Amino acid sequence: MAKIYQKETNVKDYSKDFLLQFYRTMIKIRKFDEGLIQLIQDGKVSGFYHSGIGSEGLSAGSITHNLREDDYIYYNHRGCNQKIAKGVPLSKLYGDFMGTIEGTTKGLGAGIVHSADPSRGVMGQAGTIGSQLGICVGTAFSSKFKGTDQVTVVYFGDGAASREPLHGSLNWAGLYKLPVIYICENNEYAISSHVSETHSVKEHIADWAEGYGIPNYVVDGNDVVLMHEAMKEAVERARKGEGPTFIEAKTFRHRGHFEGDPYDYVDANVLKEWKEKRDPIKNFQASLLEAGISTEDEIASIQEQVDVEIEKAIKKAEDAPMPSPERIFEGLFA
Ligand SMILES: Cc1ncc(C[n+]2csc(CCOP(=O)(O)OP(=O)(O)O)c2C)c(N)n1
Repeated sequence: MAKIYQKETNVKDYSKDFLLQFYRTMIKIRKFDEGLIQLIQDGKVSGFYHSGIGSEGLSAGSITHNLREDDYIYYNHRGCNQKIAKGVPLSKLYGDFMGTIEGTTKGLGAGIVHSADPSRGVMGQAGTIGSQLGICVGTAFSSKFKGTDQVTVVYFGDGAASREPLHGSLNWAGLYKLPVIYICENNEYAISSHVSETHSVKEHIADWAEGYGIPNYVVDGNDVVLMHEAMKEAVERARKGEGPTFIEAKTFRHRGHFEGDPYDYVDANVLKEWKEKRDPIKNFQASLLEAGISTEDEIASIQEQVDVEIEKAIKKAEDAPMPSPERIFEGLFA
């Protein structure tokens, strides 16, 4: 049975700068998301958007301070959070949604699952959920083969975990002791299906990793410091050649599956509890203030700086032109 990752953490054990980097990343993620929702509501962005609001701690905790630029990540369809934490410029992400040449694909593919930024180790995604679980063993295998200490991190939801690619991936990674870290973002729902209706597990999704001989934990993904600690151990193991780790990070989405989903299948009290008592940003901010690490003014100033950054990023993406028609076959190999 998977272990619940427990460790006494105290914000006073870290430097102020270290902690504020978590805070800034989480604020950036949330404000990016809010900015995008506004663009959707203003009719400037079309197509599906799956908001990551509520799960910022999981991405900041796993990536900030743990991953290097040359480490690989495979994000999921709620994964702007992960791309931002990995350092993809906000204007490029907005550009991908607006379809302008400012985007990572330079206007050739828009939206959440079609951006990639290999120069920052962001290897992309695919339209079918869970398909990144197959691809990730490729980059992990290449690091092992070349003898580098790069790690590959793959993010996927509880719904994606119920698909078969997970098992093929765990088998291969376990067998070859590949430097992959599996992060199952368990927000309890796959569209409107609750995890209890779709998974044949003893208790936790992470229990499956046990059968493949892969160390595994269940962690509170909304506790950014705890997530950081769990991930730190996994990254150290992977860099030393000790193989994969499976982390099931518990979280909850504040919004529906996609923008426009009425989100009426979740008990209103449960949602209220996650928003009010288990919000990763609210709780971290409270602990910074309570421990005297930061002041209200400092917090407000970070938020204002990020607001300016978001405004500039949207303008840059919006001002860029659409791609020219002759580029339509660029990058098409089939
Ligand atoms: C193979 C496949 N089946 C169905 C879909 C449609 N689909 C997109 S997201 C999603 C739910 C995914 O749930 P989960 O993995 O838990 O992630 P969450 O949306 O909760 O973050 C589904 C069924 C798809 N993209 N690919």
